[in-house]
Amino acid sequence: MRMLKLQALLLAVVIAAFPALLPADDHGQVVSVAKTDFAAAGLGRKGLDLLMEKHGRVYIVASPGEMAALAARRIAYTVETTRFLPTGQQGSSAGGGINGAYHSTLEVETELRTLERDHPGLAKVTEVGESLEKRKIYALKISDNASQDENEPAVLFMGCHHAREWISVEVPFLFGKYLLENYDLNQDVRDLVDGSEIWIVPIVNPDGLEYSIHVYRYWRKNRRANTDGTYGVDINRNYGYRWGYDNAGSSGLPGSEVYRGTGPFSEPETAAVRGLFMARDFRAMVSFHSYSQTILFPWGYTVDPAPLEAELNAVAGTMSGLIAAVRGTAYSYGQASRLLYTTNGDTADWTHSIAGAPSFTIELPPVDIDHGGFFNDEAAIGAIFEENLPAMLYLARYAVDHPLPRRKRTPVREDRSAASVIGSGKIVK
Ligand code: 0X9
Ligand code: CA
Ligand code: ZN
Repeated sequence: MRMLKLQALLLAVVIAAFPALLPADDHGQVVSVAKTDFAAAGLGRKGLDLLMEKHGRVYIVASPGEMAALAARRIAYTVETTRFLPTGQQGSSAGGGINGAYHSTLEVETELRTLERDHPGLAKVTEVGESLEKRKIYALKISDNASQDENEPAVLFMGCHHAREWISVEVPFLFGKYLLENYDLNQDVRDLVDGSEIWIVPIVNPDGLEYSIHVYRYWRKNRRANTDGTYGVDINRNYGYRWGYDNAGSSGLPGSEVYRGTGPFSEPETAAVRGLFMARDFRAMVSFHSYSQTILFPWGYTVDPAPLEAELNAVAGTMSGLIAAVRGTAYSYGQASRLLYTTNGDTADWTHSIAGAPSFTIELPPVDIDHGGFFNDEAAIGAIFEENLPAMLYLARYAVDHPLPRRKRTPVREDRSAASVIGSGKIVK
């Protein structure tokens, strides 16, 4: 159903009410809906960009079209965007630039090259792929004799699958910097680095990140121009294990914030990660996201437990304990589908499907939207990294000490069967 007029009218109302908030595009707003209305209208979670539930209200990032659909169904909603303005990110600030102390794609590239220059032999910057808009996707490899292929056990830490989750760039980047700067000072760091390869990909989705910095802060997906005029594939729904398994864990609708794309690894960003992961002996993976302070492990696509559930749970529990020990921050942990919601085509399910590699999605602070949602004050970046550091070191050590249960390095399965369900499920809008 087309609702262009209503959409335009609604947008006009929103603009009139919040002129300072007007996004550069016809993007949405954070809106809340009473949970009872939400449920009664059968909105579920499908296709909507659900932020959280709190005090009987459901918060979503609603596009103008979605707001129009709510209005058409006479579902009252409140525009809440003003409550979630970024802190420390307007105008110039300590770190310079409109993103303050956070790193843009270019800023990360510059810093990685500086690390490589300052730590020759230990740090090697490689291009693992190129985004749709032809930005390089960089990996920093940290190892003794980093530019040689010694085929040591490898661990992968990634950030920024989702554009607006800026803190997820900083934590893996700072981890790489920490390892390099402490190699000469700390025997444990030296032992770890000498006996492994630590791979850091701080920005998997550079196009999305730039769009979030320069155009629309709430952008989530990559910048794929879809055939229906919408933009973006959720690259955390585009990996190849049980891709498109159902329409609850991802969407076949291009305009959805959880659009899975046209096929497994259809996006260059996920293909880049696949290429890297398959080329080395990766024994563990962390993909940082935000927000909610949770450590999630596979499976995400089903509530059935993964075969290695007990081990995943134990490792996640240890990481949670290590994080809490730093300054008391509580990160809950559990199976992704149970603790949060089901997803299909996510990163951790795919990397775990490769020989059982322990794989985690860590949702960084804050704990909920009332504590800032996607916006962590830049002054908090250092503390968020520091509380995660012992858990990252522990996982890297663990990975080195535990060869994978199955040595097989080929994907267990890249599931294309679900292609047939695209568009066949229930649709929210
Ligand atoms: O939905 C996601 O991709 C992740 N959450 S986020 O708010 N950062 O977008 C969670 C993925 C973890 N997997 C599952 N929950 N199944
Ligand atoms: Ca080495
Ligand atoms: Zn995310």
